[in-house]
Amino acid sequence: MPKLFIAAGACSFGTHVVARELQLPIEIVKVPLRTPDSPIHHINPLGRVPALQLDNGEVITENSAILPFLADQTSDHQLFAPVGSSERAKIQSWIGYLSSELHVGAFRPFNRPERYLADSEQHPAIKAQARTQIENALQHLEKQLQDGPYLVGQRFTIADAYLGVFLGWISRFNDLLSQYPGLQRAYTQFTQRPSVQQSLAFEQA
Ligand SMILES: N[C@@H](CCC(=O)N[C@@H](CS)C(=O)NCC(=O)O)C(=O)O
Repeated sequence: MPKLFIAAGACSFGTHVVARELQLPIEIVKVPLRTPDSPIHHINPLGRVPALQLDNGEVITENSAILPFLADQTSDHQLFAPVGSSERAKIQSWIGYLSSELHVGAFRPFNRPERYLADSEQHPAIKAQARTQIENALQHLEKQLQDGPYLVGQRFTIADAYLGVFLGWISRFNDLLSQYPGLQRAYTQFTQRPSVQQSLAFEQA
């Protein structure tokens, strides 16, 4: 059985939710991060989650690859869209935006300023600028979510599963999410999904 390597509360949460949402026959393997003895180092040389190991031993990394790959395991495009459709391109566009602009462009310097400058005296300035980048992204996302809880069309897709990761992180910032009614609504609906509740329970156990 393929194995999906995830870590509690990490950006792998969206892939975890998609695997459960589609009831795919995949073993979810929870690993610790940032410890040299974590099994993830034998799977992904970067030591990062998510990583999907197939039955033949091949490993797929990066949310932007794993999310579509999981969705393509079903034939009915339940969480994605047909090849060549503009809907599919829009879903991929949001995944690209979340992965590059919000995760690596904003959350990473906010959470790990030491990866940008070793001098700890500079870290508050890096975090402050990163916080501005996070809020810029929230404003952009809010515009998209004004008319409904989903990023593309009228249904939950892999882009929304991935967005849920970041809404979860943002929900821990004091009162920030409540300033964005569209995002707040999307997060409320996300957390009500059985797949999300099952994934949370598994990760927190
Ligand atoms: N670009 C990667 C980023 C993956 C990533 O940064 N994962 C974090 C968890 S949110 C991680 O495993 N960090 C451990 C480390 O960097 O040592 C993706 O989207 O899959």
